[in-house]
Amino acid sequence: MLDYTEALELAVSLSRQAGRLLKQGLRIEKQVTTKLHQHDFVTEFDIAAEKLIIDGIRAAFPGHAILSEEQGSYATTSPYRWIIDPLDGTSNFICGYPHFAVSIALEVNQKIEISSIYDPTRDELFTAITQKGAMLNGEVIRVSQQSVLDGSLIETGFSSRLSLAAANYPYFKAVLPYAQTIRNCGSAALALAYVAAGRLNAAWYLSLAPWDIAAGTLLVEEAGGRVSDLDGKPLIDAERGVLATNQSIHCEMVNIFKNIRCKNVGRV
Ligand code: 2AM
Ligand code: CA
Repeated sequence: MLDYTEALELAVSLSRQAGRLLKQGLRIEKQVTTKLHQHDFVTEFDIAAEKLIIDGIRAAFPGHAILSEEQGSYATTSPYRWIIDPLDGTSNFICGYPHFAVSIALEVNQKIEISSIYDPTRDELFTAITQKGAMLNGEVIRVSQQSVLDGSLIETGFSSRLSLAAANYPYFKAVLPYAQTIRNCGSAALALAYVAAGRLNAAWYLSLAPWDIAAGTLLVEEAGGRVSDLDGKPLIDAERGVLATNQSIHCEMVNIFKNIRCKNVGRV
C-alpha cells in the first residue's frame, strides 16, 4: 500500500526542481516549436521539466503508469497513474509572462488521490491529499464564501486551436453580464488552484486535456468546492468542458450554460 504523504513529498520535490528549471528559462530566449497546429507550442523547457519529473517518478515507482503532456502515455497494469503537466501556461512562459505552473497528480484506480500545483514565480505550492484537505504553502485553504454569481470573479480560457476557442465565445458572453468580471490568465491549473484558495469564485474551460486539470480538481474538492462537467454532471472528459466553483454558485453557472445549449450554440 502506497504511503500518500511520501508520494506527495516526491511530487512536491519534483515540482520544485522543475519549477526552478522553468524559472531559469523565463527571461531568456527559448526554442519554440509547434506540435499539432500553428499555435500549439512547446519549448525545450517543457521537455526538460517533464523529463526531470518522469525520471524521478520512474526511479521511485518503476511500476507506476504515467500520462504526461509531451511524452504521452506510459501504460502499465498498476492501479497507480501519475498525470503530469510539466508546464501549464506554455504561451505565458514563452512571452515571459510570469503565470504558469507545474502540475502533478496521482490517480489510484482512476480516482485522483494526490495533487501538487507549483507556481515557481510566486513560490506558491498548492497541495491536496484526498480527505485530508487542501493547502497553500502548508496552510489550509478553503473556497470563497461568495453566495451568488453577481459580484463573482470568474476565470476561463481559450484553446490554442481557434475553432475550439470559438466554441467558448457564447459561454463567455452569457456569463459576463452576471459576474464581476472574467479573467483569462492562461493557466487552467492555476485557475483551479485559485478557486480552491478562494481567490476566484469559479472557473470553466472547454477543450482541455486531462493533465491540465487532474491536480486542480482534487484541490477544489478538498477545499470545499465542486467540480463537474458543464451540465453539472460528474466530470468524465475534460475535453467536453469542466466547471469548478466554490459550490454555492455552481447551480447558477450550470443554469446559464443550459440556456446556451437551448439556443444550440457551439459545443466542442
Ligand atoms: P498548456 O499551457 O499546458 O497548453 C489556457 O487557457 C489553458 O488551456 C492552459 O492551461 C493551457 O495548457 C490549456 N490549453 C490551451 N490550448 C489547449 C489545447 N489545445 N488543448 C488542451 N489544453 C489547452
Ligand atoms: Ca503544458
